[in-house]
Amino acid sequence: MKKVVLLRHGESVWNKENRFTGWTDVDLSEKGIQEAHDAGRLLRDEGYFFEKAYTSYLKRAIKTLNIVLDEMDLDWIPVDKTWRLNEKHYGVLQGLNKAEMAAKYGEEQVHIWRRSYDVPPPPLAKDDPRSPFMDRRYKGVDEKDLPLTEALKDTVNRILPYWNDVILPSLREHNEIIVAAHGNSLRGIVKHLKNISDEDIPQLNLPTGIPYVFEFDDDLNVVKDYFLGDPEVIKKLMEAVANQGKAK
Ligand code: DG2
Repeated sequence: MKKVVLLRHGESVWNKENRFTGWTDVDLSEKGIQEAHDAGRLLRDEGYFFEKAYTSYLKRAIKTLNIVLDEMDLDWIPVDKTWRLNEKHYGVLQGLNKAEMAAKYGEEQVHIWRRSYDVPPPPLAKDDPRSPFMDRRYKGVDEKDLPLTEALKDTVNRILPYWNDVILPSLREHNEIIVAAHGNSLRGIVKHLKNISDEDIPQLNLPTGIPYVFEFDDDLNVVKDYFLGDPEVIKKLMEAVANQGKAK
């Protein structure tokens, strides 16, 4: 049985402040560091043994992965980083408070920006200091691929080539893989793996620091998926993520 574990990073400082983050490279909060340790210990205690790891170019995912691997005594395994696993780009919303935006523009508008499959938030200007065009870490990325905003659909379109050409084929070589990434980049992968419709995907909310396991057969078809942890606790955490877009 082959397994891919999807892990949203632990709480970031902007998750804590309820700010749209996207491609902003913010750090983990104290609670987020704790969540990463807890996830690592849980995976270790459940007997996971990752042979390969993938993460984004953003430190909240990278640091979560490092903490998890350290808890598992797997610091040594190969890790590939890619901009393609970055969070959905949140355009001009990056840095703004989700509840304040809901009070200003209405909860429905914020829900569209957060969860609609094909409506992106307004874009950043190319020369905005927050734009990926101004960030040297993306120097190697073809300019036509760099986003100034994204709907989930755009995020899925840039992740899928990497999923299909790199991550999935590596499952032929390795039995267990971990992918540490973000709420929306992982929602995109889950949508693909479970064939979730564009209409149903808005209902999926992924909590921070909770391992989400996908089991594959030898032909690399998904046979089963489940979260690790107490289902009641996980349900509450998912509701809390959904509620981040409500006006206070
Ligand atoms: C959050 C997701 O991304 O926010 O960009 O604000 O997973 O990197 O913390 P993450 C962001 P929502 O789409 O849930 O509002």
